[in-house]
Amino acid sequence: MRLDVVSIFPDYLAPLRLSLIGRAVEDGLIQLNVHDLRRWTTDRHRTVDDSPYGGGAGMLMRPEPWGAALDDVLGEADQSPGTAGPPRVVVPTPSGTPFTQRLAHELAAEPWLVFACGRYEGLDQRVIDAAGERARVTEVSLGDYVLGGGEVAVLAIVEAVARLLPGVIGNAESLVHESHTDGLLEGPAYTKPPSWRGREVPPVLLSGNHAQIARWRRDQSLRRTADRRPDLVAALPPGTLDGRDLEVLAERGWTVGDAAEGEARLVRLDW
Ligand code: 6GU
Repeated sequence: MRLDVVSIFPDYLAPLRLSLIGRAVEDGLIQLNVHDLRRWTTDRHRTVDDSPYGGGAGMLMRPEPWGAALDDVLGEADQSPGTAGPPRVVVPTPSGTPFTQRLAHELAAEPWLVFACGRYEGLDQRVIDAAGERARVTEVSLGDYVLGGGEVAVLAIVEAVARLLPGVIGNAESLVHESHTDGLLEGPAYTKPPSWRGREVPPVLLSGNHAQIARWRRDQSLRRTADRRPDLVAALPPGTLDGRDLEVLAERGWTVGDAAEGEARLVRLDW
């Protein structure tokens, strides 16, 4: 996979050379290019921002450097083997579509991603509209809070995507049961020693009974999801739940609602 990141703080992306992703870059699984947006400024002060038309607080990023940067980066299509077509362009912004594990999988299937990191109040909309005529552009948000710029979001998105690429994680099995792969949070986990400061590892995990362990983990997963993320429970298709699942969710006040209108779904009883 080829990754290009355009930012006015290229050093912010240095962590992509460390750890898991750093290894993948060294091994050639990921071709990483970090670009300084100011390379595409033409004035003496290397200006990238300006005040918004219509007034209001804050500064926006002017379109000219971005236009030139994206012309150059998208123009490299033919020179990159395996990336003949236009890349998928990702623009991190708090007003974007939520970044989820599903989107991480979708991005991991792309041969080439280009990240455009805004600072200040973001990019002039025309940059995004113009890029959308030459490439698939997705504005992505990490969550309902505001960061100072897209760089931290790119670190998070690239880490989530890169670990899904074949060969990046040693044990692909570890991707199967982690949080968000099946719409549930992962429950608690334990390692040695079996007793630590008077706290014991739940005995079922030491039992060697794999069916019982799997059931216990699923129970924990359901309870934790019900306690922390009722939105995820409400989104579970009831048809994917067995009798024991429904019993555990019932402990937390959830039941399968009246299917009179459309699909059956889980609802929480008021208490
Ligand atoms: Cl992707 N970017 C910025 N600047 N702020 C955010 C965000 C992204 N996601 C949440 N807040």
